[in-house]
Amino acid sequence: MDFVQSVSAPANGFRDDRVLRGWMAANLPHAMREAITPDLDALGAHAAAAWTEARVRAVAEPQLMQWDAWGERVDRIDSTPIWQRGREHAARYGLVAAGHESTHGEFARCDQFMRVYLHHVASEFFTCPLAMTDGAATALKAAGDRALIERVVPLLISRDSNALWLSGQWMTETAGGSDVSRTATRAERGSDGRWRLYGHKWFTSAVIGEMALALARPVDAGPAGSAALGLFLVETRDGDGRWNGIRVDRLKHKLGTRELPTAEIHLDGTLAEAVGEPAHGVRHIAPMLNVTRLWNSVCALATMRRCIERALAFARDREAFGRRLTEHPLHMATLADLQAPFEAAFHLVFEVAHRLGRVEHGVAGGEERTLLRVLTPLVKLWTGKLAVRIASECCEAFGGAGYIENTGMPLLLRDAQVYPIWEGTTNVLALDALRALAGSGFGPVRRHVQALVADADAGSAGVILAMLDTLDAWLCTRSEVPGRTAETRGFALSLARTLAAATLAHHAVRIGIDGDRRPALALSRFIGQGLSRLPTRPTADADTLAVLESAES
Ligand code: MFK
Repeated sequence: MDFVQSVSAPANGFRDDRVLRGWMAANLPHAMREAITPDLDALGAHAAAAWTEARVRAVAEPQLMQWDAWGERVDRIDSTPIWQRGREHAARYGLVAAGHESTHGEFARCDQFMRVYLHHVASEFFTCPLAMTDGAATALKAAGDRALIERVVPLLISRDSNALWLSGQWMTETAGGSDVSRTATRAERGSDGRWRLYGHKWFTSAVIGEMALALARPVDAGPAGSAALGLFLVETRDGDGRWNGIRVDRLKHKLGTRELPTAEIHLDGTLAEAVGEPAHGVRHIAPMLNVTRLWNSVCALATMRRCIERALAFARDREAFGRRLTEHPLHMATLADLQAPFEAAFHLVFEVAHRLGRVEHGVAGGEERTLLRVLTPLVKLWTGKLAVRIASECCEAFGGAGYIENTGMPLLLRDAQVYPIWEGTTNVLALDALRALAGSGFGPVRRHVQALVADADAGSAGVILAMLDTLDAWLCTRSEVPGRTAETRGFALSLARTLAAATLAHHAVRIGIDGDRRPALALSRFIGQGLSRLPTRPTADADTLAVLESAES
């Protein structure tokens, strides 16, 4: 009989996760840990079982049936089996609700995002509509329309799967993904005083939901651009369950996230309600973007964790050249080089989640709000890129098996590529971080990092603070020195890495007291990889263009 390799199945994702458990021990009140552990344990068990089960069944994708047998346009979307259980899971474990409840006060978002982190991969991206549902609840609360808040928000954060509403976020059009100022969808107000939308939305990931928040341009709104856009709440169905002036043209054929029925739709007289005054739609939708960007970061973390966990399982079980892979130093160094940034990213993401909870529960000061505004795009852009790198490296760590579909590794890699794209690309987010820093200055970031590393080991603190000085200086000279624009992405990645190192350094000290050296070792390794992603030799913008010239230029 030929040799057949076996790879151990994943263990309970909660019990098995040293980083998550270490973070909980260092940061959460004891009573809260006790209260939420049964749910986290159940989610961890489910994640392990779901992974194993998914490896032995055929891949399912949603189907769109546009017409019924008699020629009536129905646009019915049939979800995959996992998606059919998505609402029930979301409601039972409070995947949206936990972030909005007051039980754990400032730690509400931490509670929620630990749940999301454990469940994301098993959910097969049902987390995407949940992210938008959470974002919609957050945006509606921020917009402050009491009637809308009382009618809609309780449905979006319900723990009853029959009552739970899912929301989409309908921004992207053929002319504008990053640049929403090109939104062409029209909003017209009829003689009955009601708004109706007309247009074409190009990426609607939760058309299966009960509602969506959509950007549209009121017809008499004055000049083009984004300031004149309005934000509108659309209920997808009317009282009889028929589409509310919505046609589903097709489902997207995507690189990954294939279980997610991302649709192209036409709006044709879709009844809608204005959220806030029908202008400044970007300002009104911004709280939704910030929340979904944090979901993106948490989901990226979940992918990284599953990739590393699988690569380690394979290393333990696989023998090559007479030894287990775990006994090959180069292989293990390669995996440790992934674990270190993952660990730093984990601490930064949950730091941001905690800050969001503090802001939402009214215990954060003004500087903390400012800091949150800067941290959110940074954590999203860095974790998005990191997830792709880790997924790619972990596929390789399996050798040829990593290229084979039902090991699950290609799926993780394909899906990871959505993180740098979904909710804003790396460059868009780098520019957003710079806009936020232009408003706040570097002071809040500097004071935050200084506080984090105050008790860190001198070597790590020295490197982190030196990097901080470099980034501060970069920011000061940015508008004066040619070529600095091209370095914006490197600046944002460097700042995210510096913040992550400082957060991990703070944790390493606290957990080191109990004798756990592993976070300190991860920190040392992460810093050893270099915090800076700024180019060592700056290039003027004109030279950048010259490099890209074609043969005929
Ligand atoms: C999971 C599976 C997914 C399936 C596949 C999906 C594939 C991808 C599909 C997609 O299309 S994802 C892409 C989604 N698109 C985006 O994420 C938009 C990216 N663009 C941005 O984020 C731009 O920065 C933004 C549209 C927000 C900027 O637009 P503008 O028109 O230049 O607005 P401006 O002037 O910067 O900001 C308008 C207001 O909003 C300002 O406030 P004021 O009116 O009070 O001055 C800003 O301060 C505020 N604002 C903007 N961004 C903010 C914000 N406030 C808080 N936080 C922010 N992040």
